[in-house]
Amino acid sequence: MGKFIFKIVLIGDGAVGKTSIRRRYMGEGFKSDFLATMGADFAYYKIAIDEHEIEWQIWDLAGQPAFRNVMKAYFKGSFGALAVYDITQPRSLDGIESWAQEVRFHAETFPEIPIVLIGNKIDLRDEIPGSIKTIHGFTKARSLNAEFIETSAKTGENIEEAFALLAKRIMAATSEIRL
Ligand SMILES: Nc1nc2c(ncn2[C@@H]2O[C@H](COP(=O)(O)OP(=O)(O)OP(=O)(O)O)[C@@H](O)[C@H]2O)c(=O)[nH]1
Ligand SMILES: [Mg+2]
Repeated sequence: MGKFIFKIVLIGDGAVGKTSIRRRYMGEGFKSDFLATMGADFAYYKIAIDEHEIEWQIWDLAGQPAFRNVMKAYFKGSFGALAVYDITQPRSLDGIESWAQEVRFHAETFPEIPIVLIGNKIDLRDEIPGSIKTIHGFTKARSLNAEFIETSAKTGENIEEAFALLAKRIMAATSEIRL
């Protein structure tokens, strides 16, 4: 049992569902209209995971390319990242690689910060032909040495599980912290 404060970042291309995932996790429901994040939104959320008390400090970053250059300022000091793509937008999975590289380069905490790769919007899989298959997400996650999970911010499926996965990976990595 322990108390932990984890600064994390939500990364990934625009409109993949980062803000929706964060809102759903924090019990704020789901909105179908799209309001792009401008720069970054900060959120603070306390929750029990297993026997631990976790204080999340969540930087919910803008995915739009116009903000890309300022994003690295938010990466510094992060303990982990949720890297999100939209299963209905194959290009958003291609974009993950550079997000992951940048956040790991600028974090300056662990030698390789924990990342959970999230394939979001699985509620749309049956409706949208050409959606990214689960196996492709797994393959990408393996190449990034990341965990992998598929979610829906709309239905809430696997949202808590995604954060719990990240918490576990960060706790497992704390023995490697650079002092
Ligand atoms: N059907 C469905 N729609 C979703 C889901 N998650 C997000 N959306 C919708 O996708 C759009 C974009 O969601 P946001 O959460 O704002 O995306 P974002 O990644 O924060 O975008 P930026 O802030 O621009 O980087 C919104 O219209 C959401 O309602 C999901 O799981 N299922
Ligand atoms: Mg957003």
